[in-house]
Parts: sequence; C-alpha cells; structure tokens
Amino acid sequence: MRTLIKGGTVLSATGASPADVLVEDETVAAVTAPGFLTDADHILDATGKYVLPGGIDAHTHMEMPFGGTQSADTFATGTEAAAWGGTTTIIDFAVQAKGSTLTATLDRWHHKAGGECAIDYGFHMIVSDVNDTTLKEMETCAEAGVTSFKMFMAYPGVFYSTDGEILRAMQKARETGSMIMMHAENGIAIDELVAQALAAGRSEPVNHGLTRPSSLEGEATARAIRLAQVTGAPLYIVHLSAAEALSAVAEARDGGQNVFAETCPQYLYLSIEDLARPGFEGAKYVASPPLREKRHQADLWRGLRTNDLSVVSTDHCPFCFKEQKELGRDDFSKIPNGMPGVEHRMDLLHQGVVAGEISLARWVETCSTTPARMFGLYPRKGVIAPGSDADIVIYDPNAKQVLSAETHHMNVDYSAYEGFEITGKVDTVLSRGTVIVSPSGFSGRGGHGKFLPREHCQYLT
Ligand code: DUC
Ligand code: ZN
Ligand code: ZN
Ligand code: ZN
Repeated sequence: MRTLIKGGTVLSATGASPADVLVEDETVAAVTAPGFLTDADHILDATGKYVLPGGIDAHTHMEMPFGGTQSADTFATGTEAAAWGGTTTIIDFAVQAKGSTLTATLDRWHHKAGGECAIDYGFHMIVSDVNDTTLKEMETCAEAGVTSFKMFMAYPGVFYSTDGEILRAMQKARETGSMIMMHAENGIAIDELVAQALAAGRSEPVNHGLTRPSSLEGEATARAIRLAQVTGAPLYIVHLSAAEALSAVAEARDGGQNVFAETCPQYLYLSIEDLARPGFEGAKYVASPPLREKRHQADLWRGLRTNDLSVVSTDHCPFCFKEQKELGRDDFSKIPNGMPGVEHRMDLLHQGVVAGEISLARWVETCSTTPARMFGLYPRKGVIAPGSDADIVIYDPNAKQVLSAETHHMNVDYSAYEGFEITGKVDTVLSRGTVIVSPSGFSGRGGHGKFLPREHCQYLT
C-alpha cells in the first residue's frame, strides 16, 4: 500500500520546506520535491498544511495507581486522546510498588498496555525501592528496552528515595548507560509545610501550591545535579516548573554536564491563580510540582528557546473532578495529584509558535525529535525520513478551535484549558502508515500500537 501526502510543507527540527511524502506500508519511502511522484494507492492532499513527525509524549501516566485511586485514562482511552491531538508515541511510567521487583512491575505494565494502545508506546520504570535486587534488575530492564528510570525526591513513604539510594541508582545508571529521571522537589521539607498548613486549618487547594515553594524545587534540582555529577550519570529533570530549577539546569549544562530537562504545557500557560480559584475549583489544577506564579512562564519559554529545556511532555495524569479530586475536599493533601493534557500538547505548543515564543522548527524539535533522541527511539521516530516509521501529522495551522471538556477525548470530566482559543488543529494522523485520525474522525483501534523497546539516550557525550 502506497500513500502519497502531497502539497504540504514538511517540518523537521531544522526547518520547513515544500515537499511530498511517500509512505509504503508502515514506513516512509521517500521525501521528494513537490509533484515529483504522482502514482500511489491513496493520496492525501496537504495543501496549505504542515506535515510533521508525530508527537512523542515522553511523560504520561495511564491507569496509574496513585493517591488512593487510579488515573482516569486507560491505555485505550489515553492513547486515542493522544492520537486526536497529534501524538503518535507515548512513553508511560511503570510504577514499582515498595516490596515489588522491577521485573514483576514491567510484566504488569505489559499486561495493562498490551493489545490496548491506539499508538506505539514505551515504558520508563519508576524505582521506589532501591536494593541489591532492584539495582541488578535495572540491567534487565535496559535489555528489555526500558532504558530510563524515574526517581522521586518527593512523596516520602510512597515513592521517595534518600540521597544515598539515588546515588546508588545513579552509579548503576552510569555503569549501564541508562538515564535517571528525577522528580526534584524536597519532599521532606514539603511534608513539614503541609502538616503545618493543615494544623493551622488551611485546607483549600491553593495550599497545595503554597506548601511546595519553587525554591524547594530549585534546591532539589541542584542536589540531583550534584549527585549526578559525583556519579557521572546522565540526568533528566522531569516536569521542571520553576525559574530556580531552570537556573540550576542551565548552569550544569554550561559546565558540560549531561543534564537535560523537560517542562509541560501547564507550567507555560497556567498559574497558581488557577489553583486559587474559588471554592473547590482549584482542585482541578492540583499537580506536582504545583502551578507557579506567572513570572516563571517567561523563563520557561526562554529555556525552550535556549535548549536548557529540551523536551515538552504533559505529565498527563487525569483524575475526575467529581469522584476523584473530591477525595481532598476537606484536605488539600488528599487531592489526587495530576492533570489531564495528553491531547493538547501539540496544539498548546503550536500556540507558542503563533505567539512568537518558539520557532516552527523548535515546536517539532521539543515535541517530537528530541524526545525520540533523548529516549532512544530515533530515527525510527521523531523525523520524516526514508526508513522511519510513517507516524505523520497533517496539521492545519490556520484552523481555529476552542478547548473544552465537551469536545475532548480524554476520559476525564473537566478540561484544565476550558475555553482556550487555539489557532491550529490536527487534520490527519498516521500511525505506522495507517490513517488513525482524519477529518471524518478516529479510525484507529486499540491494539494497533506496539511496544517500543528503546535504545539508550542519543545525546550523551
Ligand atoms: N506528579 C503528579 O502531579 N502526578 C503524578 C506523579 C507526579 O509526580
Ligand atoms: Zn506475564
Ligand atoms: Zn513527578
Ligand atoms: Zn509524572
């Protein structure tokens, strides 16, 4: 089966040019001058539209057990929503429960996701129980294509690791070439502030933000960087939200250390003012790290331009307002942490292009090409080139849309971006050569998506 995508502007991490793309079965066969090829079984007219490599969301949590409940999107619903928004690969987190092994954890996650996903998927492993077995299993995971390990400096008693445990895991990562991903917030200090707020009767959602100050993200980020420096391990800071953390990352990168960071759309567009909405509305915006004061946003956009922030991921971790966020109505610390977003990342970052914050090339780079290279999927993913998987988005840069829970496809009863006016919209999405989204709707199926064993990070020096 040969599909010709003609008349569009093909985008990459280095720029844009008019070109046609020939897809043969599951992969890209050729990228040619416009009109060079005319013969195909199926023609997709991309006139006036962008043709870009499918988005890669390197940070999602589908059906994740957390906060006494489970995130509301399954692998089936979450990957379909991702596809609607132009994301054709997710890397989700398998979560080691304390007392469990990494092998058993990975097996469980394969069972959850296998046969369910509409798009291709990989896994990172959350390490929450560092011991000799776990450390040894980091090698087994890497051999099975799970080459990145997330650790937490927050959530004492749940996922938290001590500096010593982090150091040991980093030594193992250094030895095996794997990546340590860090949730960098000082959870010990935060838990004290949370207890004090609750004791003083401050129970509303805004206190989630007030008890997790940006300086404690900055402190933890700097500490993680030092531990990585001592061990020689590469480090990837997840969901960076604060100017103080960005400074620490920039300094480490200027010093030549293998330190990378991602931010998320919610930190670019939303703020603590949303957490402070009247009544219990703020619960919709409870995630960790918390939404920050608006002043951080300009720094984050700058970080995206300078590459101190290399990746945009969503940290998609949806909980329904009605049944799930409700768990924390009388105590903000019991509000399940997380926000929905997997469907809107490409659109929200395109809005950054429209606003002149980032270039078109940078949009593609931070949302597709760099995540592919960062997590060992390039050039299979992240680029439109001969031999690459035909994961392709045809995007109409001039279409208008308004984001809303009424129209989104995520399995959650609210939108964090309700009423946001967006210029640009997905027109058509191909996953390994199959059209899964088109102007007539979703035509994909659960089980089309395959597990992606990943190589190591392709940026290490
Ligand atoms: N933060 C969240 O908000 N949700 C999931 C896990 C995390 O670190
Ligand atoms: Zn099994
Ligand atoms: Zn996290
Ligand atoms: Zn997360």
